[in-house]
Amino acid sequence: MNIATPPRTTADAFRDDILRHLTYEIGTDPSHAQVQDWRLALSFAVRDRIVDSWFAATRKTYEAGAKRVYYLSMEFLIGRLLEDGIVNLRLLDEARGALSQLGVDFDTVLSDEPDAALGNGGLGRLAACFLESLSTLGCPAYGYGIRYEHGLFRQSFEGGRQMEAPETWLLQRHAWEFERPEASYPIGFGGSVETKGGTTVWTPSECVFAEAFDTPIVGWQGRWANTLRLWSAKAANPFDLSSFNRGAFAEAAQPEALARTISRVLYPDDTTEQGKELRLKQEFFLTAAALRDILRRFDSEHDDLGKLPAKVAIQLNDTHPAIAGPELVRILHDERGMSFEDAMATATACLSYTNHTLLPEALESWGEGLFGRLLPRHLQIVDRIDSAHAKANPSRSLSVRADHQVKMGELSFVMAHKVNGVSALHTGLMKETVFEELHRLHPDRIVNQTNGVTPRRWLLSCNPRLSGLITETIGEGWVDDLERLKELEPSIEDAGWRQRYADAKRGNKADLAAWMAEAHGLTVDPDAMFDVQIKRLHEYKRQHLNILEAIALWQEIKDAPSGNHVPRVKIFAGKAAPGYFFAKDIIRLINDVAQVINADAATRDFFQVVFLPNYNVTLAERLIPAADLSEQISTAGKEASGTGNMKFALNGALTIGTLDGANVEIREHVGAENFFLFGMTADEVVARRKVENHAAQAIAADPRLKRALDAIKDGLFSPDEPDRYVHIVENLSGPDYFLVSSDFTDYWRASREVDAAYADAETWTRKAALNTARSGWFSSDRTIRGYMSDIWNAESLLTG
Ligand code: OX2
Ligand code: PLP
Repeated sequence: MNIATPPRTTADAFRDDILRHLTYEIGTDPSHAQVQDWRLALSFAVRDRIVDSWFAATRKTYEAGAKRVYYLSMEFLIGRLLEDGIVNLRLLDEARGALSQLGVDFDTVLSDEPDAALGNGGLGRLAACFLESLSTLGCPAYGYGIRYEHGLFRQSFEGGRQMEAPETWLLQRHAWEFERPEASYPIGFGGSVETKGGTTVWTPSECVFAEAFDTPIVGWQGRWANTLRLWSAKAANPFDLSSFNRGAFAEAAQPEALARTISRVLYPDDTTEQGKELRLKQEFFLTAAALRDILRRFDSEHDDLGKLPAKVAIQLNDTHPAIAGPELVRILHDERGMSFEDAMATATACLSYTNHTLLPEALESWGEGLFGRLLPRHLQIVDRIDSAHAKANPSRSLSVRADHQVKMGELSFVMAHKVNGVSALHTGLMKETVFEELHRLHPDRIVNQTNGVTPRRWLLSCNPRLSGLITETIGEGWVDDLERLKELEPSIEDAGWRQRYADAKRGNKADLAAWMAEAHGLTVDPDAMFDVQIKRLHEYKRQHLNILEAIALWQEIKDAPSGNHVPRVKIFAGKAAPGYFFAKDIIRLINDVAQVINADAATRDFFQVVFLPNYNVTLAERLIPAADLSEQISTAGKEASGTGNMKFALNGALTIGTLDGANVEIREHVGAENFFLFGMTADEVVARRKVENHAAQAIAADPRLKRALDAIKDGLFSPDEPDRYVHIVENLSGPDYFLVSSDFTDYWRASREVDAAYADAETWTRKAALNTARSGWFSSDRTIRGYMSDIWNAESLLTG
């Protein structure tokens, strides 16, 4: 069953392929080719080398009659694919050599690729890491998503304020996809439901086509490739000729424009769902197209629908594709004639659901008016599912339908055979809070699968200095067996080796400093501690706690400028949802504070604050290898897992963090002595909220906190508009739901411990290296193996 590693290529063969693509595919003479042309030609040459193993994987899956995994997700934050492909195919030297023969700069070509931002943050990036691990492990799988014309908005700052511009990744040809006009399905909305002769028929009033675009996702060493299939919306009746002939040109183009709206933009909101019709349409569009495709593939191999659960595992990435439950029941029952009970049991055996957040505002629900108008038959089926569940569980008090809403979390739970959380803490909290009653009724359903990250992108490719040292020390087996990083531990005792580890970090920091100077005109000292908080802006992630500490630190240094201060650069990056005004004000505050602090000649040598615009995968790949300190400071109980935290630890940044999400497990793995812990636990957070005036008490007890808040309130950072941030100060002094004030004092203490540790370079490097050596468990290969055995019952088709 082994699929051989594809044959190695040579730089000469590669060069010829690039020239062939440039000439015959792109139609450009090499003497006139621009960077973009070279990039496309190189991408096609790389893609050619993926296609063979892609086809072989598909053939092998059919031959073996194997079970396939289908990962349904509204988001895939895949980022750039060229370097990833080259690294996984192990063609780095050949590709570099070929381009150099052609007189073209390799790095310039790589950085010309747009960053495919078809996701908001952690949830979408996790889906991308999973696809890569599924291919590395040789598990037959498809990712199903939407081919948004515009991904997550492009962020810039004007006067410190976040500006949003549409993201245009498809402006140039997307090198990696294959259009599949033959794989196209009609998707209906609205209309009416009739029951005739015992069968129920839904006749939609509106129809769009979902057309497939396939991107192969290649695993390590090119031994296997799976498919990311993204759906694009097309009008069923694209052009109204009679309007055109009347001269009504805009009207004639309307059907096409309306249909395309469905795949036009990614909703730019990380957690809260906009209760918009378009969002529900997007969710149904993705899900219905995916199910049609899954059943077409199943029907081509099997004629007994009873086998569906043995051949098909469907993972719902959060509740966004939760309509898969009722839609699969509808197809099996209404269209295929299965009894309702069997249809429900079959669907449940195929489906499983991952919960990614407990934030109440993120638990999706739809008004029954909207739901019933768009999906009238599905509303009936939801009610039948609900009554069947109630009948089987007479003691239950909740239901999928309540307060004239359809609750997608409950629906997903009821229609899944397994429900998983994304870290041990989060899974425990799921059992105690949102799904408390459902867990009691179905005690075996909830399982944990702690998140992971792919080591190919997040160490091998993004940090060549460190990965080179690792491979030199322990060989390259770690790349697909990350726990082998443990074998580094004996070397960490060697001072010479530690120096090489420190040199790798220093080199990455120097590169980042040079890039910041060139791209943003910033001057930072690579010997200062790089203290990094990069993630979506959210009150629960507490970027405002970090900036308060920055203000207090600056004030302290100002008080004693000749003191013995540890030089630090605080680096922020992250986008706020366009409608989340408080988060946008935090961005502006950080930028305002940065301006004042960076202009202060008395403190500049010790402390700087930088907010880099437009956080995306590519920027993460630049920042994480250069970080000394990783800020993971969410209010305990609120960050389901985090995945950025794992990437930092793997790349040798030490964490300052709360006992939240996967921080808990990171600390267990790397050792408490190599992690800077602070703050209240999830239980203490709940208790603290009940204390009257908790924020005021915390402020009264800590003069540093009071002074920092006063500086903001007095307009020190916004002299042109002194009241600009009064509402933030009032929030942190009053309700302070996320307990910024109550956690400040302990955060300050831990930050000073960080300073002391950083001042001792030997000790710091040892701790950093131990973080790398002990982070192997956080590979997404481990996570995917867990899903395969505990949830999907799926097998790898790679051996040896
Ligand atoms: C995120 C969670 O906030 C984050 O904690 C987690 O690491 C990530 O998902 C992957 O599991 N939208 N984004 C998330 O949840 C939702 C909903
Ligand atoms: N956004 C991007 C571009 C990322 O690369 C990551 C993770 O590395 C995230 C968001 C998630 O970050 P966090 O886990 O810190 O929320």
